[in-house]
Amino acid sequence: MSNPLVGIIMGSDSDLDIMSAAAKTLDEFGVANEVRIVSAHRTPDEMADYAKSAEERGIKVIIAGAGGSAHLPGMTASETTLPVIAIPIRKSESHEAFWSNIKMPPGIPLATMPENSARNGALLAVRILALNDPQLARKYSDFVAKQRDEVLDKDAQLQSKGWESILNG
Ligand code: RP5
Repeated sequence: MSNPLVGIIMGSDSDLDIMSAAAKTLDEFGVANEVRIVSAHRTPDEMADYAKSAEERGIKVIIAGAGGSAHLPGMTASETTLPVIAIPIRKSESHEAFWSNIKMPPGIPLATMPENSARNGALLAVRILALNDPQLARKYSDFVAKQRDEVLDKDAQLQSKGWESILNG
Protein backbone atom coordinates (compact mmCIF):
# COMPACT_ATOMS: atom_id res chain seq x y z
CA MET A 1 0.00 0.00 0.00
CA SER A 2 1.36 3.45 -0.87
CA ASN A 3 2.33 5.93 1.85
CA PRO A 4 1.41 3.74 4.80
CA LEU A 5 0.62 5.53 8.07
CA VAL A 6 0.66 2.39 10.20
CA GLY A 7 3.32 -0.29 10.16
CA ILE A 8 2.11 -3.73 11.20
CA ILE A 9 5.05 -5.97 11.99
CA MET A 10 5.30 -9.47 13.38
CA GLY A 11 8.03 -11.89 14.32
CA SER A 12 6.94 -14.72 12.06
CA ASP A 13 4.44 -15.62 9.37
CA SER A 14 2.94 -17.91 12.01
CA ASP A 15 1.68 -14.73 13.73
CA LEU A 16 -0.30 -13.65 10.67
CA ASP A 17 -3.50 -15.45 11.63
CA ILE A 18 -3.72 -13.13 14.65
CA MET A 19 -2.09 -10.00 13.18
CA SER A 20 -4.20 -9.94 10.02
CA ALA A 21 -7.05 -8.57 12.19
CA ALA A 22 -5.05 -5.36 12.57
CA ALA A 23 -4.75 -4.94 8.79
CA LYS A 24 -8.44 -5.75 8.26
CA THR A 25 -9.46 -3.20 10.89
CA LEU A 26 -7.27 -0.45 9.44
CA ASP A 27 -8.64 -1.24 5.97
CA GLU A 28 -12.17 -0.81 7.35
CA PHE A 29 -11.23 2.74 8.37
CA GLY A 30 -9.36 3.44 5.13
CA VAL A 31 -6.05 3.85 6.98
CA ALA A 32 -3.08 3.04 4.74
CA ASN A 33 -0.95 0.32 6.30
CA GLU A 34 1.86 -2.06 5.51
CA VAL A 35 2.35 -5.59 6.82
CA ARG A 36 5.88 -6.94 7.33
CA ILE A 37 7.64 -9.88 8.97
CA VAL A 38 10.45 -8.41 11.07
CA SER A 39 12.01 -10.72 13.62
CA ALA A 40 13.91 -9.31 16.60
CA HIS A 41 15.91 -12.52 16.86
CA ARG A 42 16.20 -13.90 13.33
CA THR A 43 16.57 -10.57 11.48
CA PRO A 44 17.81 -8.15 14.16
CA ASP A 45 19.52 -5.77 11.70
CA GLU A 46 16.39 -5.50 9.55
CA MET A 47 14.30 -4.94 12.68
CA ALA A 48 16.50 -2.03 13.73
CA ASP A 49 16.50 -0.60 10.19
CA TYR A 50 12.72 -0.84 10.03
CA ALA A 51 12.20 0.94 13.35
CA LYS A 52 14.84 3.61 12.68
CA SER A 53 13.54 4.48 9.21
CA ALA A 54 9.79 4.25 9.92
CA GLU A 55 9.27 7.89 10.88
CA GLU A 56 11.07 9.33 7.86
CA ARG A 57 8.99 7.04 5.63
CA GLY A 58 5.82 8.64 7.01
CA ILE A 59 4.75 5.92 9.45
CA LYS A 60 2.93 7.41 12.46
CA VAL A 61 2.20 4.34 14.57
CA ILE A 62 3.71 0.85 14.69
CA ILE A 63 1.72 -2.21 15.75
CA ALA A 64 4.11 -5.03 16.64
CA GLY A 65 3.04 -8.57 17.41
CA ALA A 66 5.17 -11.45 18.60
CA GLY A 67 4.88 -14.66 20.56
CA GLY A 68 7.32 -16.54 22.76
CA SER A 69 9.86 -14.23 24.36
CA ALA A 70 8.29 -11.49 22.21
CA HIS A 71 11.16 -9.00 22.13
CA LEU A 72 10.02 -7.39 18.86
CA PRO A 73 7.57 -4.79 20.25
CA GLY A 74 9.89 -3.60 23.02
CA MET A 75 13.02 -3.51 20.86
CA THR A 76 11.10 -1.62 18.18
CA ALA A 77 10.02 0.93 20.82
CA SER A 78 13.69 1.32 21.72
CA GLU A 79 14.71 2.08 18.14
CA THR A 80 12.02 4.71 17.36
CA THR A 81 10.21 7.54 19.09
CA LEU A 82 6.94 6.70 17.32
CA PRO A 83 4.12 5.22 19.42
CA VAL A 84 4.41 1.43 19.43
CA ILE A 85 1.47 -0.83 20.23
CA ALA A 86 2.32 -4.38 21.30
CA ILE A 87 0.18 -7.41 20.54
CA PRO A 88 1.37 -10.28 22.74
CA ILE A 89 0.62 -13.45 20.79
CA ARG A 90 -0.52 -16.41 22.81
CA LYS A 91 -0.30 -19.78 21.12
CA SER A 92 -0.12 -22.09 24.13
CA GLU A 93 -1.39 -22.15 27.67
CA SER A 94 1.37 -19.88 28.94
CA HIS A 95 1.47 -16.07 28.87
CA GLU A 96 5.17 -15.35 28.29
CA ALA A 97 4.67 -12.83 25.47
CA PHE A 98 2.27 -10.77 27.58
CA TRP A 99 4.62 -10.74 30.57
CA SER A 100 7.54 -9.85 28.35
CA ASN A 101 5.67 -6.94 26.74
CA ILE A 102 4.44 -5.41 29.99
CA LYS A 103 7.87 -5.57 31.66
CA MET A 104 9.36 -2.63 29.78
CA PRO A 105 11.78 -0.47 31.74
CA PRO A 106 10.80 3.09 32.72
CA GLY A 107 11.55 5.47 29.86
CA ILE A 108 10.54 3.15 27.02
CA PRO A 109 6.74 3.18 26.79
CA LEU A 110 4.97 0.34 25.02
CA ALA A 111 1.17 0.25 24.70
CA THR A 112 0.55 -3.44 25.38
CA MET A 113 -2.83 -4.82 24.36
CA PRO A 114 -4.41 -7.96 25.79
CA GLU A 115 -3.18 -11.21 24.25
CA ASN A 116 -4.08 -11.66 20.56
CA SER A 117 -6.00 -8.33 20.52
CA ALA A 118 -4.80 -7.12 17.14
CA ARG A 119 -8.17 -5.50 16.39
CA ASN A 120 -8.06 -3.37 19.52
CA GLY A 121 -4.45 -2.49 18.73
CA ALA A 122 -5.57 -1.20 15.35
CA LEU A 123 -8.46 0.72 16.92
CA LEU A 124 -6.00 2.41 19.27
CA ALA A 125 -3.88 3.34 16.24
CA VAL A 126 -6.98 4.84 14.61
CA ARG A 127 -7.67 6.90 17.74
CA ILE A 128 -4.10 8.24 17.69
CA LEU A 129 -4.28 9.15 14.00
CA ALA A 130 -7.74 10.70 14.45
CA LEU A 131 -6.24 13.36 16.73
CA ASN A 132 -4.94 15.09 13.61
CA ASP A 133 -7.48 13.89 11.07
CA PRO A 134 -11.06 15.21 11.47
CA GLN A 135 -12.40 12.91 8.74
CA LEU A 136 -10.98 9.86 10.49
CA ALA A 137 -12.30 11.15 13.83
CA ARG A 138 -15.80 11.27 12.29
CA LYS A 139 -15.43 7.71 11.00
CA TYR A 140 -14.41 6.60 14.47
CA SER A 141 -17.41 8.37 16.05
CA ASP A 142 -19.68 6.62 13.52
CA PHE A 143 -18.10 3.30 14.48
CA VAL A 144 -18.77 3.98 18.18
CA ALA A 145 -22.38 4.97 17.43
CA LYS A 146 -22.90 1.80 15.35
CA GLN A 147 -21.61 -0.40 18.18
CA ARG A 148 -23.94 1.40 20.59
CA ASP A 149 -26.94 0.91 18.28
CA GLU A 150 -26.15 -2.79 17.90
CA VAL A 151 -26.20 -3.30 21.67
CA LEU A 152 -29.42 -1.30 22.05
CA ASP A 153 -31.05 -3.35 19.27
CA LYS A 154 -30.04 -6.60 20.98
CA ASP A 155 -31.37 -5.35 24.29
CA ALA A 156 -34.67 -4.35 22.67
CA GLN A 157 -34.90 -7.80 21.04
CA LEU A 158 -34.14 -9.47 24.37
CA GLN A 159 -36.85 -7.46 26.11
CA SER A 160 -39.50 -7.97 23.45
CA LYS A 161 -38.84 -11.58 22.44
CA GLY A 162 -36.95 -13.06 25.40
CA TRP A 163 -33.40 -14.28 25.80
CA GLU A 164 -34.11 -17.50 23.93
CA SER A 165 -34.54 -15.51 20.70
CA ILE A 166 -30.95 -14.28 21.00
CA LEU A 167 -29.48 -17.67 21.88
CA ASN A 168 -31.32 -19.40 19.04
CA GLY A 169 -30.42 -16.69 16.55
C1 RP5 B 1 8.31 -15.37 17.75
O1 RP5 B 1 8.44 -16.73 17.85
C2 RP5 B 1 7.34 -15.13 16.66
O2 RP5 B 1 6.66 -13.91 16.87
C3 RP5 B 1 6.41 -16.30 16.76
O3 RP5 B 1 5.25 -15.98 17.51
C4 RP5 B 1 7.23 -17.33 17.51
C5 RP5 B 1 7.47 -18.61 16.77
O4 RP5 B 1 7.91 -18.34 15.46
P1 RP5 B 1 7.94 -19.51 14.37
O5 RP5 B 1 8.85 -20.57 14.87
O6 RP5 B 1 6.51 -20.00 14.23
O7 RP5 B 1 8.43 -18.86 13.10
O8 RP5 B 1 9.51 -14.72 17.49
